[in-house]
Amino acid sequence: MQPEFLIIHPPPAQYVAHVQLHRPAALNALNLQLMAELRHTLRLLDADDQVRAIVINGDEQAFAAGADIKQMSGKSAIDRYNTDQFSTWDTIRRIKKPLIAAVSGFALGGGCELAMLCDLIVASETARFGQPEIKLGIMPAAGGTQRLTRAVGKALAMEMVLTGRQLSAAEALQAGLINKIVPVALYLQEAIKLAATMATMSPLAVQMDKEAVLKSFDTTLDECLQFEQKNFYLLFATADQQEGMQAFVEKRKPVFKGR
Ligand code: CO8
Repeated sequence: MQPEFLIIHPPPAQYVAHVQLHRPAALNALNLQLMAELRHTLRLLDADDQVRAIVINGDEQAFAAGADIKQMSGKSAIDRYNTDQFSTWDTIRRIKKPLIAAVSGFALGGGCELAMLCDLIVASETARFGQPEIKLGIMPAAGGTQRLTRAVGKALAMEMVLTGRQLSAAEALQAGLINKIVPVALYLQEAIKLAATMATMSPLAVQMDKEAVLKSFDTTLDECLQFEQKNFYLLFATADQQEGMQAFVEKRKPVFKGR
C-alpha cells in the first residue's frame, strides 16, 4: 500500500526511520485513512531489523490539528462504534521501538494525543499543545485525558481539557509534557539526533526499557517493579549485554547486534 497521507523518508541516520504526516491542506488532520497508513507503516518499521528508532513529524505549521472534524461531523454513536478507530491507536501503542514526535506548530486534539502516544517529544519554539475537544462538545478519546494527566498533573490537565487552553512550547516543557524545545529550523534534526543516539544502544535493551517505562502507567508500583526486574534478567540472556559490559571493561565502544 503506497501511503497517500504519509511521506516515508530515506533513513536520516543509521537505524533511524523518518515518517512524515502529510496532509498539509488540512493541517495534517488525522482522518481514518491517514491513521490506517500510519499503523501499517509503523508495523512494518517495527518488524524491520534495520530500524531501531522512529521519528514522526508533520510540517512546520502543524504536527496535526486533531482528528478530522469534517469526517466526524454528522456521524452517529453507532457509526463511530462500528468504525472502531481506536484499534489503530491500540496498535500504535504496542510498537516496540522508540517513537520520537518532532512537533512544530499545532498539536491539537488527536494531534496532541498522537504526540503523547510517542515516547519522547521534541518541539519547535512555535509548537502548541492542546485538547480543544471541549469546544466541539466532545472529549479527548485517544488517551488524552489519561496521558496528559499523567504527564502534566491533574491541575493543568483539568484546565486544558475543560477550557481547551493551549500550551506554548515553553509551558509544555515546564509542565513535563515534552523533552526539549529547539528553533524551528532544528526541531526535526534534533529529534533525529535523539533517535540516532538510541539507535546506537542495544535494540533489545531499548525495547525492554520502553516496555518497562510504559508499564508504569498501567499498573501498581509493585507489579511494575517485578516487570522491570524480569526484563532486566532477560537482558542477561542477550549477546548485546555481554558485548556492552565487555566493551566497558575493555574501554572501547560496544557494537550491538540486536541478539
Ligand atoms: N479537521 C479537519 N480539518 C481541519 C482540522 C481538523 N481537525 N483542523 C484544520 N482543518 C482544516 C480547516 O478546515 C482548513 O481547511 P479549508 O481551508 O478547507 O477550510 C485548513 O485545515 C486550515 O485550517 P484553518 O483555516 O482553520 O487554519 P487557521 O490557521 O486559521 O487555524 C487552527 C488553525 C486553530 C488549528 C484551526 O484549524 C482549528 O481550530 N482546527 C481544529 C482544531 C481542533 O479542534 N482539533 C480537535 C479535533 S477533535 C479531535 O481531535 C478528537 C480526538 C478524539 C479521538 C481521536 C481519534 C482519531
